[in-house]
Amino acid sequence: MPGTFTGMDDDLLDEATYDRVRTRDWLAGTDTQARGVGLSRRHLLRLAGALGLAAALPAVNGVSAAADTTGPIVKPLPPDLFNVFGSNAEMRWEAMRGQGYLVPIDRFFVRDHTRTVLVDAASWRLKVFGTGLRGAPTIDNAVEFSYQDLLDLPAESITAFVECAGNGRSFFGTQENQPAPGTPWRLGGVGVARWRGVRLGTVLRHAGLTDDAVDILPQGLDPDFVNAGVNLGPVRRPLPVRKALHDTLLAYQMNGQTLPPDHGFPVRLVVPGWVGISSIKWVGQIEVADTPLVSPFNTVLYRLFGPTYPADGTPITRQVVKSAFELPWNGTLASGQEHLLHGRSWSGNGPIRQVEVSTDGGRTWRCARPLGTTIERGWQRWTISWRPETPGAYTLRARATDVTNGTQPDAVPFNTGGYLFGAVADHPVTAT
Ligand SMILES: Nc1nc2c(c(=O)[nH]1)N[C@H]1C(S)=C(S)[C@@H](COP(=O)(O)O)O[C@H]1N2
Ligand SMILES: [Mo]
Repeated sequence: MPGTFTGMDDDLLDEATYDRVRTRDWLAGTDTQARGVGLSRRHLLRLAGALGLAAALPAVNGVSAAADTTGPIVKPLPPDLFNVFGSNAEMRWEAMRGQGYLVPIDRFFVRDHTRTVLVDAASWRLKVFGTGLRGAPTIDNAVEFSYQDLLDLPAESITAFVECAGNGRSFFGTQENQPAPGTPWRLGGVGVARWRGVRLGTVLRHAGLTDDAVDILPQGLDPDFVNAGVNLGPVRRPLPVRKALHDTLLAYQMNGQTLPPDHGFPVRLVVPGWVGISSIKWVGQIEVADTPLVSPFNTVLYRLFGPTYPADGTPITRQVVKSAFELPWNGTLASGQEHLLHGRSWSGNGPIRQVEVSTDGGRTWRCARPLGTTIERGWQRWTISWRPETPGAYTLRARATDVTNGTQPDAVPFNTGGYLFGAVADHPVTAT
């Protein structure tokens, strides 16, 4: 029975016994417990190899070891669509020129802490457990949902952006002279898609959600994240039950297609308006607790630390207001001609009310013309015409204001993680 934690009577202080027992546990499917005692799948794979067990390795909750033989990201990353930083691929904004409201999958940004994992939907199970449920306090007696179970529940579609909390991070260095470590995104760590799936609330209720439930902790099936030599464990980040019930989706489709591996197949969370790390991919389990939950992904990472923040940091939830031009960085345009510039603005607070554009580095501003409708959890497309009279270097700026009057300042206070750069970004172009 997978629920039992074997080896309690073995002498676990002896390393060889410990390794053997834990490998047996893992092969028996008690990997979660194995993780709990600090053994990563990678470690176990190595161990199993040493013990000559490799041929017998089953997939753990559907994750196949074969994923280890590919690059970190599965889909093609052509240089005209992406800037690649290791396991992260940033969309080039010029790739949105001429596109519709949604970002097609072939150019949607990817942010993997380690790598994309390949999950076999047939053997995968979503395990829901915790003190906030009726009768499933631990993972051993979790309520399990198969892929088909989820497909059979009432489906819903939402259009929403997913944006990395670090989107815009490079501007802390280039505009504020205070570079922050981490992936140096410009503005392409964001994308809007049409997500289809089952409301997380529906799944939680089927699992026996009680009125006492406070927080949930969804966890990915990708490898443990090791940061500065410290193993932070699986990618997981708590979310209040309130947000989970409000508008969070457990998505299995993206833009009408089966969710691709890089974006979380078989299912991912989509937590509208919140920082991208909330939208956990390759979800394998969800803890539901009657007490607040934490993980290093909200206590150490994805938290604001810096001179203007309290010593224990400020947790981050919603994304800030941002704007981007659908133009190449350092691109060229012909002088003496009228150009119709296109761009998009978005905010974690709700719809965008107004977008202003400056083509003279911020001296004068004009209102952009909205294109199409505003979608609550998506972005606002806009256009503005511009005629650069003389050849030379220009700085384009776009500044949006949302329905809460949230807007884009000229600068934002530094934080050590380089998160939530919501100031106006200087977009350099050259008129020839
Ligand atoms: N399991 C898991 N979920 C994850 C991540 C991850 O590395 N592992 N990255 C998060 C981060 S930081 C972001 S910004 C989004 C990116 O989603 P995308 O790759 O589909 O664009 O996924 C989030 N969900
Ligand atoms: Mo992110």
